[in-house]
Amino acid sequence: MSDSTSKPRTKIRLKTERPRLHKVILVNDDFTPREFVVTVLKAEFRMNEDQALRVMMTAHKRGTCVVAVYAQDVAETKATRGTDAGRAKGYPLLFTTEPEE
Ligand code: TYC
Repeated sequence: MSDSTSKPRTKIRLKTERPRLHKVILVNDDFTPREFVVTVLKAEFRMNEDQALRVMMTAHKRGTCVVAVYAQDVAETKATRGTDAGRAKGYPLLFTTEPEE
């Protein structure tokens, strides 16, 4: 017998909620050269020299700096690509992500 009486499994959302944005965070370390951090910020986050310098120096002085906010998948991809760029050169450069409040 066919299962024509089973309940639909998909919930219908009545409100359209926007997906939460996620922050990409640059984490300071003692080994990655400053110019390299700036190069990665420019390449991966479309920043100009000034913006990249400012973000790098903020992380350098305070420990972390929010780089930008994106949809979760974009944030995670960019964080991974930035971290991988450092790893490819043997640097411990780290980008993390977290949901925005
Ligand atoms: N602290 C590093 C240095 O003095 C530079 C640096 C800045 C590294 C920011 C990582 O997220 C970072 N060479």
